[in-house]
Amino acid sequence: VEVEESYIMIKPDGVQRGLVGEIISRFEKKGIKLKGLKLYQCPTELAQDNEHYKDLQSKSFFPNLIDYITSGPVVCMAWEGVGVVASARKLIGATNPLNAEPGTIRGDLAVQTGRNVVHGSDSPENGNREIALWFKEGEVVEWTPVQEPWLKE
Ligand code: DAT
Ligand code: MG
Repeated sequence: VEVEESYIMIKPDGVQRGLVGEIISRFEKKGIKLKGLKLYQCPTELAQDNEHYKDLQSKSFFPNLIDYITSGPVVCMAWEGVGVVASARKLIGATNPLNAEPGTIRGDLAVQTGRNVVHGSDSPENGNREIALWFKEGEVVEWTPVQEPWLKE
């Protein structure tokens, strides 16, 4: 398994419900590296044309998804680590929070697919693609956490 990047986003319900600290904390404690972080109000046009949900444009729930994602600020994050894409999706849990295991973010903190509090990239390719989409030049920071030797042998 390789070092990968995942785009993780706390959706407007997570921000409005005061879950930002709780959600960031779960990734932080796992030992993966935070490389980008910002609060952002996504404009409707951007969400519609945005490549982010490109594969969902034909779905009946797409207009609702755009309304939801632009209904308030989101927290955009870039995380890096070995196998981070799959491990972040495990921490996040199933798309439908009713199917998400206890201990996962959606399993513990959400009840509906249309209000599932957090996004996580589904492949390393999409991780890179989404980070490039949501972050501008210079917003993603390369750095070395001091704890690294205590996480990797
Ligand atoms: P995930 O967010 O787990 O990667 P996805 O990429 O299939 O799931 O869908 C993106 C988002 O779109 C999902 O978090 C919530 C919304 N969505 C997906 N399927 C839906 C459905 N059947 N009804 C309503 N919203 C849906
Ligand atoms: Mg997805």
